[in-house]
Amino acid sequence: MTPSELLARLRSASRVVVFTGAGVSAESGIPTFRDALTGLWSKFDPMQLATAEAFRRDPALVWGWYEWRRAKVAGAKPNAGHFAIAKMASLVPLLTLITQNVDDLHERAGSDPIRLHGSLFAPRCFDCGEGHGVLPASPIVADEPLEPPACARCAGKIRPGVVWFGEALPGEALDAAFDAARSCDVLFSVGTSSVVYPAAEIPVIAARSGAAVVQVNPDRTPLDEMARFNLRGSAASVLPQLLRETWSEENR
Ligand code: BV8
Ligand code: ZN
Repeated sequence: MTPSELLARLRSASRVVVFTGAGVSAESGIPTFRDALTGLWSKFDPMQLATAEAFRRDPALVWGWYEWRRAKVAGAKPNAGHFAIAKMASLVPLLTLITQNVDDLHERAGSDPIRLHGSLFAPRCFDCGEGHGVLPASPIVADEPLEPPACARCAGKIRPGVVWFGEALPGEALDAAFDAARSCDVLFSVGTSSVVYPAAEIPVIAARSGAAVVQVNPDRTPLDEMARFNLRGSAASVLPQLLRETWSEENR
């Protein structure tokens, strides 16, 4: 049941931010970041694989991991949580979606997110930075090492178009995300463990600027203390129910 105070705040909100992490894609069958390591990857710590240093050391292992993840996303569909976020954008005056995810499920549900950590679908050359569009999806990728393709321009190695640990986030995206957090009435933090910085600052900035922070997560996270509302549950069940209770005809 959505708390009545939250219903009132949402109905009167003019600026809403939705900030998502891997948990919003969990019910589409995409392993979250912490458990993105099944099969071959269970031997590795994602913090070790998602780095430029790992790619330099073993490009086939890292490229294989990302191609396995890309194949999983290509075979998945947006879930009711993605669709509820896209729908909410038509129910409030201004909704800004900020995602840490590198899958394309928000876009496929009709949203246009600010992307903080890049995308599995924007590979580029590790050496000269040349973008390489969306490479044809590799054949069904087993979870095993795969040699990265060579850059057409400089013969360097193609890398995933994601932000690795130790790499800077895209400045424009981060500034836009911080601006939205500073000026919103309500911020939803959906499906993130709230431990990766600087992204994890976003809900904190919103709370400090007077917004009501709503956390949607089956588990506790470091954001629990700061969140005004902790909706314990999965994105695909909590968000559609919240929309029904807040904006359905009889509830307007
Ligand atoms: C930078 C792309 C500087 C790649 C990712 C010590 C202290 C503070 C910071 C640091 C530190 N040491 C190092 C740092 C910096 C570091 C960092 O924050 N480390 C942390 C881990 C301590 N940050 C960086 O390195 C960043 N860069 O600082 O650069 C700099 C500046 C200038 C010039 C040069 C350098 C870069 C960070 C970005 C890394 N890239 N992703 C890839 O995807 O492979 S981060 C990756 O983890 C994800 O993208 C995501 O952003 C992040 C966290 O994952 P979550 O999305 O939260 O997913 P997770 O699995 O953790 O949690 C899922 C949640 O969902 C859980 O809470 C679960 O309960 C919930 N859930 C599950 N099911 C559901 C659900 N919720 C709802 N519904 C469900 N059904
Ligand atoms: Zn190149």
